Amino acid sequence: IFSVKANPTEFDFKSYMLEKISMVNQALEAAVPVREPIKLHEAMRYSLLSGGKRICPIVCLASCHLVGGDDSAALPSAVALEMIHAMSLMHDDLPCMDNDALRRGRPSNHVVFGQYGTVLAGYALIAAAFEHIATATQGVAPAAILRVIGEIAGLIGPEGVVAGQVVDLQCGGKSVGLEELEYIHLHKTAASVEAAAVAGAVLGGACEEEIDRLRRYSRCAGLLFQVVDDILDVTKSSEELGKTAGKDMVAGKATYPKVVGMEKSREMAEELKREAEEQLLGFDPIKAAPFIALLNFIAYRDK
Ligand code: GRG
Repeated sequence: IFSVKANPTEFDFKSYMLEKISMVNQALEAAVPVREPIKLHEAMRYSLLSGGKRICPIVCLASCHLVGGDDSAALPSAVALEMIHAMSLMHDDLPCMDNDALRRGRPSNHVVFGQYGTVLAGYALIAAAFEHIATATQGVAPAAILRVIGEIAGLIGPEGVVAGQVVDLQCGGKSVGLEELEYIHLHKTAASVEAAAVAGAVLGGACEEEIDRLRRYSRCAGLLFQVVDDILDVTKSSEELGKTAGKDMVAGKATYPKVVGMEKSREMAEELKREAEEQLLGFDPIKAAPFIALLNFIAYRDK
């Protein structure tokens, strides 16, 4: 959505992502093996192992590395964050919420396993996520593990992702202002990225200032993701004029272009990217490269 496309960096983001995605996928596979009750574990694995960009796990691993920690310290939390992400998508697709029959190009979880199967597999994934952090994290002080559990629970719970989802559903179809829209996305989307960045930083032994910087970076990156998503929804729909309009346009969902217009939405995206980049000043630029590349990936993606 920005006019200048390339960022002159030597960093090979694609190889970096593929390497980390493979590491996370292997750990996810091992963390949720098929066991009794078989249908429950199959439902958990169906959504957990069905692709996805793995953005939260990668932010968690990169944050840990940025402040001097090893991947091994952050991997169990990275896995846990993806379990939580998977359950939130599974529940979001349910008929009582967004009512989506497709996810990542496949039938949604409830279409395959039924509604109670999805609800229970979602609960199982949240519990498994926290169990995994508590039992699989090694080489990290217990106080840091406790802080990570508290931070993640706080950011996904009634003042985090769940709050964002509730307000989003309450606003469904109504016209909302910029403040409400920002509340929804800061909670529903950015809070998970924030949890990932903070968890990784804490596990890597960061100081409070480093944690704060990564917190601010991830909030901006999460909002940027959403602003770009909304802009792409408009550009895709106009490209597809004559075909079917984008789902969100049909559903009358509040988006940045609808609330502030296209021009201002682009300005906001640029400002969020700039603010996120600013938080990285002072860190080792080589270790910070994945964070810059991630912003470019979010800003310049076309879907
Ligand atoms: C978290 C306890 C708890 C409950 C869940 C249903 C619900 C409450 C929240 C919905 C949250 C939701 C659907 C947020 C949207 C987040 C988002 C931007 C999803 C798309 O993420 P991508 O593009 O997806 O990273 P992939 O497929 O790449 O993993």
